[in-house]
Amino acid sequence: MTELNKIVLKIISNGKGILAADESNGTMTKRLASVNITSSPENRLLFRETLFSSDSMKDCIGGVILYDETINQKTNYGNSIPDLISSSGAIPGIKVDTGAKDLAKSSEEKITEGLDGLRERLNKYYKLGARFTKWRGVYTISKEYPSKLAIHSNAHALARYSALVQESRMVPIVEPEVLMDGDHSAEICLNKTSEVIQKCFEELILHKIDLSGIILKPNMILAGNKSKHQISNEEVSEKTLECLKKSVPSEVPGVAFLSGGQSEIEATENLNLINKNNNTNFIMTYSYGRALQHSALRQWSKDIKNKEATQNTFNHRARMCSLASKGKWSVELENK
Ligand code: 5MM
Repeated sequence: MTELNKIVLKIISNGKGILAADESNGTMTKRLASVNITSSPENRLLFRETLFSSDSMKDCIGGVILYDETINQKTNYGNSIPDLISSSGAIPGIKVDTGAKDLAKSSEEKITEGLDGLRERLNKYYKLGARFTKWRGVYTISKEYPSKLAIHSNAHALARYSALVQESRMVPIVEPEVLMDGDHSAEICLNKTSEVIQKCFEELILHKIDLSGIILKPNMILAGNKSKHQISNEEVSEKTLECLKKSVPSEVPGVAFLSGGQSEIEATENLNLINKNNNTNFIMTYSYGRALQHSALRQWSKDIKNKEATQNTFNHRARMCSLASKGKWSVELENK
C-alpha cells in the first residue's frame, strides 16, 4: 500500500467522510448574509472552529477541506486550525484552485484556474499540515453545453493539478461538478456526467497519476432543478452507480460525493441508497459543504456563543451522513 493510498483510506473508510469547509470569502459572505451574520475573519473562524471541535469529528469526519484564510488561522485557544483538526484524528486538506473563470472562446462556460505557482503553494500547505487538496471543475448542462472544449480543458487542468499534488506527497481530490441547474432530464445528466468523468480519467492516466492515491468527488445523477421530470431516490442511486461503474477505473479506492444544492435529507438519503445498492468495489461517502453545514449555520446564527447547540446540530448531521455511508441510515434514526 502506498503512502497516498493510506491517506485516502484514512479519510474515507469506516463510515467517515469529508467536511467541505473551503468556501472562499465571497461564498462564505453569502452564506453568512443568509443568516444575518457579518462576514469577518473572526466570525468565519468562530463558526468553523465550533464545527471542528465537535464530538462527531472523531467518528464521522476523516478530512476537512480548508480555504487559505482558515488554514493560516489560530483558534481562540491558541492552537492552529490544522492542529485542531488533527487532534480529532481527521486530516487537514486545502482547496488549491483559484476559482472558475470565463473560458475563452466559450465565455458562458468556466475553466478553473490556479496552476501558476501551484508547486510552491503546495510546499507551503504541506508545511502547514495539509495532506490532501481539492480542485473543482464546473460544467453546466444546456442544449450546447458542456462543450467538448470545456470538458477537455477542465480535465487537462485537473490532471496537471493532480500530478503536482502527488509529487508533493499529498492526495488530490478530483472534483468535476456537473451543476444541477437547468431543466434537463436525469438521462442527460447521466450521459454528460459520464462523458466528463471519462475525459478526466483519460487525462489523469496520460499524466501518470497513481489512481490508488486520489479521491473522486462527483455529483450524483439528478434531473435538472427546473425539470418537471424529477426521479425517485432509488433511481438517483441506480443511475449514479451506472455512471460510476462505466466511467471510473477500478484502481480508484473511493468516491466522496458533493451535495450540489440538494437538501441535507436528500443528500443523506441518496447516499444511503447508493451504499445499499453498491455493486462496485468503490467506497462511497460524502464530501459535503452545504449538506453538512446548513442546519448548524442556522443554529449558530441564533447565538454565535452557544457552542453546544451548534455542535449538537452538527453532530446529528454528521452522524446521519456517516450512517448513510454504510447504508444504515433511516427516517426513524433521522427523527430520533
Ligand atoms: C464549500 O464550497 C466549495 C466552493 O467554494 P467556492 O465556490 O467559494 O470556491 C465547493 O467546492 C464545495 O467544496 C463542493 O461543491 C461541495 O459543496 P456542496 O455544498 O455542493 O456539498
